[in-house]
Order: sequence, then C-alpha cells, then structure tokens
Amino acid sequence: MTINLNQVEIPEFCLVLLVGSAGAGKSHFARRFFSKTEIVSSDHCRAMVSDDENDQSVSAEAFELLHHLVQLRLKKRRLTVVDATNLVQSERQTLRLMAKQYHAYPISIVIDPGLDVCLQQNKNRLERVVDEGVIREHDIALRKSLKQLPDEAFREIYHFGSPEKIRNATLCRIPLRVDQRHETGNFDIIGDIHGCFDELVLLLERMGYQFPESGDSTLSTEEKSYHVIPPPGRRAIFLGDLVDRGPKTPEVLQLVKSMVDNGTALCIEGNHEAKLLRWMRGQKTSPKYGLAESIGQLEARNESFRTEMMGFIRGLPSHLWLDGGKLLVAHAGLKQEMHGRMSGKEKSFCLYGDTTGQKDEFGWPIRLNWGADYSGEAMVVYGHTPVAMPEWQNNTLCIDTGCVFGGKLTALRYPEKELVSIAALQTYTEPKKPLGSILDEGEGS
Ligand SMILES: [Mn+2]
Repeated sequence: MTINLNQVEIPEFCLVLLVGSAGAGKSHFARRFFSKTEIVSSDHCRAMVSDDENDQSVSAEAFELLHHLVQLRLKKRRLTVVDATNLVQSERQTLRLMAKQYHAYPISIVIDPGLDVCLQQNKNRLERVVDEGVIREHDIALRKSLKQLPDEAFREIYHFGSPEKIRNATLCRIPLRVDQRHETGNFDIIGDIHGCFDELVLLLERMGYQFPESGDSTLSTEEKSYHVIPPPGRRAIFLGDLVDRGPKTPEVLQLVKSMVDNGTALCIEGNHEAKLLRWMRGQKTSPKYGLAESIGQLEARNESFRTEMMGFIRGLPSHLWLDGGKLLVAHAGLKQEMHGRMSGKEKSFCLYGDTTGQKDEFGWPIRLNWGADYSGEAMVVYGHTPVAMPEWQNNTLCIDTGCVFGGKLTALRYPEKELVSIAALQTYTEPKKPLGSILDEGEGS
C-alpha cells in the first residue's frame, strides 16, 4: 500500500529504507527526523573504507559495511535508517530480509522531488556533484521502483512526490503495542482458563479481587458486564486460551473483557482464541479440540454479544513486554530474540511455541523445550502446555496446570513469585495423557 500523506507514522523499532535519486535530498530528509547514529549512509560507508565518499570503486566494501551495521543495530532493537538510493530491487530485498531476520517492520520512504529538482539540487551541492547522466538513470530506476515497491512486502510505503510534500513532511514514532515496559505491575498472571469460569472467580477472590455488585459472583446475564475491584496496586494478566473445552466460555470472555475494558486486567491471545476467531469470521475451521463447545455456548448468545467478543479477541496482542523489560508474558512463551518485536514468526511462536513440525504417536505436535536454552533478561511467564506443577527453568515458568482436564487453575503473583491455585471443580475434558505429558494439541506447527 502506498500512502500519500504528509504524516509519516513509523514504529519505534523498524528498518527504514530511503528511496530516491542522487540529489533528491534523502540525507537532508534523514537528518530532519533521525539522529546521526540511526542513519546508516552508503556515502559515509564509502568514506569509512576509502576516505572518499565519491569512490564508486569501493561500493562492494561499502555495502558490506552498511549491511553489517544494519544487522548489528537491528539485533540490538535499534531503529535504523538506510540512506542509500535503494533503487535496485535485489538490494532492497537484501535489506528487507535483514528486517525479517530481526523481526523489524520494513518501511520505505520515497523521496521524489522530480528529475529537474534532483539535477538542480545536485549542482548546488558543495561536497559532491554527480554526473547528470547518472541522475537521469536514477530517475528511470526510480519510476521502475515505484511500480515494484507495492509487491515487495514492505509494511508501509510513503511516497513524497513533490518538493512541497517533502518540505511539509512530518514524522512520528509509535511504540509497538507489545512494548508495555512502562506498565510496572504488580500483576496476578493467570494461566489457561478454557471456559472454567467458576474456578476463575474463585481464584480471583482468593487473591483479593472483589465482585461487589453481583453478590452471587457467578451470576451472568446477556448484557451484564462484570465489575471487579482488584486489590490496591494490582492487576490481572490473562495468558490466553480463555475459550474452548470448558463449560462457560462466554462468561469467561465477558469477565475478562470487562476487566480489560476497566483497566483492571491485561490479556494476550492464545491459539484457541485465534481458532475461535477464524470460526467467528466464517473461515474454514475444524470444530475439534473443544471448539465445538465454544460454538454451542456462543450460539446460545445473541449476535451482538458474539460481535463484541470477536472485536475483543481481534484486539488482543500476541505478547506483552512489561515492567521495564523485566517481565514478558506470551501464551506459549517467547525466545529473547523476539521480545518486544512483532513479526509473523513472533506471532506463531507466541501462539504455538517451538515445534519440530513433526507429530508424536498420538498425532500431536512435538514441542521443543525453548526454555532450556533461555538466558534472556526478562522473566517469561506462559501457559499452553499443561503441567502437573509449575517449575522454574532459566527464569521461565509455565503456569498452565490443566484446570479443564481436572487439574488446577494457577496464578503467579508478580513480582512476589508466589503461586496461587484453585483445584478444578470437576474434570470437564478427559485428558488423553497424564497431566505433565499432555501436549495441548492446539493448532500444531
Ligand atoms: Mn494453547
């Protein structure tokens, strides 16, 4: 999608490619909006290797250095701007693949004041004048690039197609929604609920959350939203898989949504929400693994209830990076290299974890134990794989204790690291393997 607004909105962490001819004013544009250290310039890299930024004979070395700098910066989660012509499709692709490797959004900003302006600005330059023929070639390559760019999987493409548009450009940086480092807690992090509403209410009450209006806290009507008062200075975090298998999926959705709406809880998406959303959108979905129960329960509610819950699920983030980077929550966990970043791979890891792509004798995906190699800065709290007892592994903890399978519903109090559990009132779904070795079949690899 090419956007023709003056206002550029970019994620706080991304890779920006400036695209344009020599003389277009890319470096000037970069300096208006980015710090010196954020800009990686091909001219500067030429100078670094040959003391002459005009020396075209060192282009290969200069780009080797440029690529190296880009990778080092992206690895460190630093916004990076590539100030080069970026008029060759394969060169743009190299940079885009680097963005993908480090889970950064690739953005391109085309600086296109027109051929005449480029020629004029080139003549006025003190430090470096390029041959007019080169600029004419660049202009042809730019027109071609403008046709190619929409098919190149950039997250966004901004095109400043006149000197006036370039002059009036503004730029703002938007934090990624998974970056909630300013949220410091304290938190009560709750594992996979799977429709076990009664146990959820008991768990919240055990931790001092109050349900003042209802008296009978299990009371639920179609329009009612729950009013929950948390203990002072505390909020709940739900790790996803609110739905499926259990008896009261609509009630769980309604309660969690109420708490999120009221600012008393945060919630992330689980693989069962992702699947339920596909069903709600009318996409082809197998009703296995407990989805059939959710469908039955939700069809007993009215259309507006379903629409509201669909909107809620659609808005759930894949993970949350919290408390100055000291805490990370994701449904199936997350490797350090994806913390606070967003990509297809990151989302898939959050929902399904690390799988080998192969299945075990029960036909379920074989999981890799990513926590065994974890050495990141954040404590990672997750669910997804039912365990008999949560066990710390390298500052990661799975707190899905299989309530719907007759286990427990467990919360981790943060930062206290205390566990609070409520035993399941009954076994709602027979586990096919003993807890601790059950692999939540989910959506697989
Ligand atoms: Mn799950």
